[in-house]
Amino acid sequence: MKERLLELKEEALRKVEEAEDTKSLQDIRVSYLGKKGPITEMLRGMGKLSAEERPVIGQLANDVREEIANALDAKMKKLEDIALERRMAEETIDVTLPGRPVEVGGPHLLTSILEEIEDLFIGMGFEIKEGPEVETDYYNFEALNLPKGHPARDMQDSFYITEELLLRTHTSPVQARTMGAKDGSEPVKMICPGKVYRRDTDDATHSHQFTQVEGLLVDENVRMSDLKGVLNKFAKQMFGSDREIRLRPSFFPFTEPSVEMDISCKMCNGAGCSVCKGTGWIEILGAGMVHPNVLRMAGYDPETYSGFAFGMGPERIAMLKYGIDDIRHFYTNDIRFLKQYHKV
Ligand code: 2NM
Repeated sequence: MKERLLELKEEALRKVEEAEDTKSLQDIRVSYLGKKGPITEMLRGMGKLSAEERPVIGQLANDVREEIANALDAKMKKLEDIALERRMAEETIDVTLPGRPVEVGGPHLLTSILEEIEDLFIGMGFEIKEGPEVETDYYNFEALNLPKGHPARDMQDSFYITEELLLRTHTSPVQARTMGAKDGSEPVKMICPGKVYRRDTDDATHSHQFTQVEGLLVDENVRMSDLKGVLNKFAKQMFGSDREIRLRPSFFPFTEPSVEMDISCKMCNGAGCSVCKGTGWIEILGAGMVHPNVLRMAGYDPETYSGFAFGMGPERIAMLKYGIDDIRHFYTNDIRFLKQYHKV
C-alpha cells in the first residue's frame, strides 16, 4: 500500500508538472483527490490493515494528499501569473505614439471675405440686412427705377419662376424693402450681403449664381463726398492703406449720378501692368446717389432726403486680393483650392 501511495504521488506530481492550463489542473485534482479518486479509495479500505500499519499508512495517505494539493495550488498560481503577465503585455498602451490626426474644417474663402466686408462696414456704423432670394418683379426691378420694358431688364437676363417672381438679380431689393418698411423720415444705413442669380453662361469671370454686397445710406444732406469718404475708407482697409481710389462716371438705372470706383493697382503701383491691363487702375465697385424715383417709391421725399448706394462682388474682391483667376473655383469646391485660405 505504501508503494502504491508513493507511486500515485509521483504520477500526480508529474502530471501537475506537465499541465499547461488550469483546466487540466482541475481534472488532476478531481481524479486524484476527489471522492472517487484512488487515495480516497485506499483510505476507505484501511479497515483491513493491522493496528500498527493503520496510523502509518493513514499518515502517509494524508501527507500524499497534502503534497499533491500543494503542488496543484502552486501550479495554479503559476499559470495564473503567466496568464496575467501575458495579458498585461498584450494590452499595453504606448502613450507616446502620435494620435490619429483629426481633419479640421474652416470657413470657405467667400464666407471669410463676406465677413471681412461686413466687419468693415459695421465698423462704420452700417447695419446688416438680409432678404429673400426669390423676389417679386416689383422689388427686383420696378422699385429700383427699372419699369417694365426698360432695356436694363434685358441686359441682365433673369431666372423667372412666374411672371411676377424671379431669383433676385441683385441684392438691391433688400434696400428697397428696408426703405419701404420705414415711414419715410427715418435714416437708413445698411449693407445687404447675399446670393444673386443671372442667366449667364459660366466661365472664368461669370457665374449664374454669385454674391453681392450692396450698401445704402439715406438721410438729410447726404452728398457724393460722403460716398467717396466711405468708399475710400473701405478700399484702404480692404486692400491696404497705400491704395488710392478714383471715381469715374458711369450709369446705373437706380442712381444718378453714377460712378465706378477703381483702386490703384497693387502689382505696378499705378504704372501699368498686365493685371490692370496697362491702366494702373482696377475696377472694384459701382455706386452713385440714389435716384429720386427710387427714394420716392420707397416713401422718402427726394426734396428732403438724399442717399448714396454702392454694390460690389465679393468673388471679384477675393480674386483681386488673392490673385485667383477663375470665379468657378468658389463653387466647384476643390478642397485643394479651399485649403489654401484656411488659417488653421
Ligand atoms: C450698384 C451700383 C450702384 C444700389 C442702389 C441701391 C438702392 F436700392 F438703394 F437703390 N442699392 N444698390 C447700387 C448702386 C448698386 O451695384 C453695382
